[in-house]
Amino acid sequence: MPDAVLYSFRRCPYAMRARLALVVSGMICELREVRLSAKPEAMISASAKGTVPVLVLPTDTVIDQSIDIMRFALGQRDPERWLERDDNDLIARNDGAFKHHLDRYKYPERYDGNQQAHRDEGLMILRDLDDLLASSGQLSGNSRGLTDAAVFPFVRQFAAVDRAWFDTQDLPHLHTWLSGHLESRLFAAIMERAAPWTPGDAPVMLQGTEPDLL
Ligand SMILES: N[C@@H](CCC(=O)N[C@@H](CS)C(=O)NCC(=O)O)C(=O)O
Repeated sequence: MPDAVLYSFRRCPYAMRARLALVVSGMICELREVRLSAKPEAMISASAKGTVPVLVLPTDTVIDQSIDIMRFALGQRDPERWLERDDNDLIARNDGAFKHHLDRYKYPERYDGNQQAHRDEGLMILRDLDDLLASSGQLSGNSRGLTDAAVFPFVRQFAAVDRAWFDTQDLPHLHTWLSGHLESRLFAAIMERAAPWTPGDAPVMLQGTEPDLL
């Protein structure tokens, strides 16, 4: 019996941060990959708001906010002491202003179309992160922590909109930080592909529960 079931979508940055914390915590999780266009009934009956990630515990307790999943998982076991590096203000700015500009930079056709203004606003936030990273290498200290895992999946998305442009930006510490996370074994583990889940499928486990993974 797994410690929990996680409804997830591979490319969703909120689901990525949840998977990162779950794998680091060593929780044994059944991974149910979701198609956002065809969400499973079991997920909707656990959490009617219909966003991923959703974590369901054997007691039927449901945690359906990515940050809460991270804090819960690390509250069970926190071998890298990520909870000591949890900066609520940085995460709130990421999930608020940065996500706002990221969406409008990435999908100008869905919003006001002023793509460059949103790219510039996002870049200002990245400059601030770059300054923070200059002194310590990670966002809340010298080693990776909850803040880094909560934020880098969104910076990854921003970088991918126009990689050539992003690579020419003067953000030396941020570039090093982002590549370090993207090249980590932990990230490779949480980005393993899984077919969309349907009821009755044999359980697929979230990778990374092998002791030598990290
Ligand atoms: N506040 C939520 C946001 C999660 C979220 O918005 N996830 C997106 C995917 S990245 C989603 O499920 N959207 C629903 C949809 O596209 O139908 C959290 O932190 O978990």
